[in-house]
Amino acid sequence: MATKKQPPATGVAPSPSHINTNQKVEALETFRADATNQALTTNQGVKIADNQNTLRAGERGPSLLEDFIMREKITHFDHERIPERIVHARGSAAHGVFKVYESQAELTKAAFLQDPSKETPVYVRFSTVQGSRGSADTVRDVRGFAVKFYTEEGNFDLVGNNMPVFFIQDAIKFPDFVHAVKPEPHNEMPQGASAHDTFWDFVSLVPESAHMVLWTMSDRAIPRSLRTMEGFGIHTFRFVNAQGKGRFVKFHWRPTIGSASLLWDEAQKLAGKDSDFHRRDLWEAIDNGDYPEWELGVQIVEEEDEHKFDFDLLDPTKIIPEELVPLKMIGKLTLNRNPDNFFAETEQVAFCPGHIVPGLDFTNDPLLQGRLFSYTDTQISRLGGPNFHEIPINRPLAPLHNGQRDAMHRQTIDKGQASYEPNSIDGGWPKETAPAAAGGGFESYTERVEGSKIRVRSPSFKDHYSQATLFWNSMTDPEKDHIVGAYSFELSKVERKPIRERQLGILANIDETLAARVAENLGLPAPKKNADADELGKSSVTESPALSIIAKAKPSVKTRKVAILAAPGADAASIKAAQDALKAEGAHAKVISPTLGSPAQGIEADATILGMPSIMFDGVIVAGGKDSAKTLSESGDARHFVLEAFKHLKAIGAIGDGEDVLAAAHLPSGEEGVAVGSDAKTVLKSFIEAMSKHRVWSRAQKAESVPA
Ligand code: HDD
Repeated sequence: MATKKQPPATGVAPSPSHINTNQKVEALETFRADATNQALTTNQGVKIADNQNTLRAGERGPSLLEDFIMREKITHFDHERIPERIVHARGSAAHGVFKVYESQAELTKAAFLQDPSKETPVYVRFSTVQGSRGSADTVRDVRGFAVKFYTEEGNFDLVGNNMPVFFIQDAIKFPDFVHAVKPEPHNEMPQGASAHDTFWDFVSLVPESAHMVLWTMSDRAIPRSLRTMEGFGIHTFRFVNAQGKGRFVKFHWRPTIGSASLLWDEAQKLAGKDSDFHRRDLWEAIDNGDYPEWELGVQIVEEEDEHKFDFDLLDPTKIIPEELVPLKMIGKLTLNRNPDNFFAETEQVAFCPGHIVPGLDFTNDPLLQGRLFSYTDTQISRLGGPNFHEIPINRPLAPLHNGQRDAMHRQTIDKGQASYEPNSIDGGWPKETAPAAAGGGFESYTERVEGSKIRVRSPSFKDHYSQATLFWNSMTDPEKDHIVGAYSFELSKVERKPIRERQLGILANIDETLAARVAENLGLPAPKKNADADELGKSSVTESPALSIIAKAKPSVKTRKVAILAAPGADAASIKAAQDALKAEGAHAKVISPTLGSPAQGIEADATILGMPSIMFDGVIVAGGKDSAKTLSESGDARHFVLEAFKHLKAIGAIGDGEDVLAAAHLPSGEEGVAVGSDAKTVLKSFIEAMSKHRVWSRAQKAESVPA
């Protein structure tokens, strides 16, 4: 009889004290297949001599069932698709690392937040919510911002969005909300868009959505890039330190290059001209070594302060204004590696808000509580059973041992006879780790709970409008204009007038001017605030500049993209000068020409005017050179290129004869953010300064007269 392991006197084997990125790379290495120099084989490892022809009876005869090679190949192909995510189906992801700035031991005992010399590997997936897997990137929508930390104590998933609040307060309403926003059931239209009757029907009947809908009608819903988005954990979570003291915490991600958004006209056009716009941008940035970075910020609330706010910390439709609780930056996330295989990594990654580690805990936010159930459940149908944690991208780096056995697609070959606990047959292993001193296991935070078993919404969740008003009041003028434009666009697509009218009523409760401006565009009377509505509430903070993207923008051109427009006969010196000046500032230039080929000595065009229109760039420079300027001036596409950049409030530069192209396009002259002249250096300096502000907002009114 085989000898059995004897249990050691006390405790359990410790977790590895330090996990780093290399370990995640190595862990994935076991599963990575590189076919270089390898023969083509079947799934059974049999080499395939002919991959062109099915086995058949005679040259022109029928195919034979016997052909196991053809049958295996076609069978596998027939089953290639798995169900797409019910929401957040369209996504892009990357590997990276997280590092804490200094020990957060006072706040939390989470091991990955203790040591600034440690790197914790992460996998981050960004997504849109409504559209299907093949839908366009730049639609108006919330963006998912899901981070999987492979910590030494197990995986922690922070499954957030790029907006700090949510549409509903209770998870039981999630299927209703999703059914309303998704394409309508009778005709499966529209794709990846909220501009339709069922969405506005639902949100106009559910005033708790007012705050979040306002965020989705703002510039936040059309980010310039995934790299320029903020991220939020949304719910109030709990930090717990080694002494067992708990504190409330809200998580924020802030991009180090600052936030920026598209304009609606750009977003719509990009959806057609490059439906992978965000995915491509993320991929190329990582490929270029422009590693996207976010700081992790926390807002901490002491337990005794739980009830000192004019909103409930458990209500996911509320923010904690930074004026009340400032953000403390505690670490940095850097994305530095593109995945090797979209399906194996990005499609199969399985996030769950219930994946937490010691030092963190949940609160009773009813939306969060429901999420704790939904995600694991959805993975079971999406990934084919309860063993999805064994898929390489989902495996924790921390060792895992338990009595869970079998089920579809089991990979682990568990040794031993006892798959139960306690046992004496396998020496009692694996063992639980309580008390904490014995091994640092997860222990739920002790929270006193009492009450009757009831289905009710707490009265402290009643105020549905005051923070929406705070958001509206915190916007700059261009941002307010965009919000008015977005509501007007969306509601104009709603076929049923009573739905439009009902939504205007909600807008009036947020702000009467907002309602009046949208009402005018819809040809409807402007409603008044319902002063008796008991959902009105009052916010102690009336303005929060941190909510505006424009108000807190940091001037920079780093990683921005510039088109240098040039046709044959262009002045090579002006192109080189532009390329060098932009490179020195960390921006990227592409030479865009009517055709591929060489527009100037030693210069190759990177793309054509039609292949990469100006909507794909942050600024446009027209190169010098008489012949080039003549060709571009005579080209409708080239004139449209600069006019469109003007309309989209972008910085424009023209060196020497390049100015003729602006004149041919009838660009208003002497405009802010349009730099012209024969001295390339001077033009480039003003161009870069204008582009560092991202857009020339002062031009907005004039740009309206330029055709789209
Ligand atoms: Fe959710 C996916 C974010 C509420 C149920 N959700 C999903 C993803 C993100 C979020 C980022 C994609 C993860 C990935 O990249 O794979 N969801 C949120 C946020 C919410 C939220 C920030 C509110 C604060 N979600 C929410 C509720 C429920 C769900 C209330 C159900 C009761 N969410 C799901 C899901 C998904 C999902 C159906 C679809 C695919 C998946 O989980 O893995 O279970």
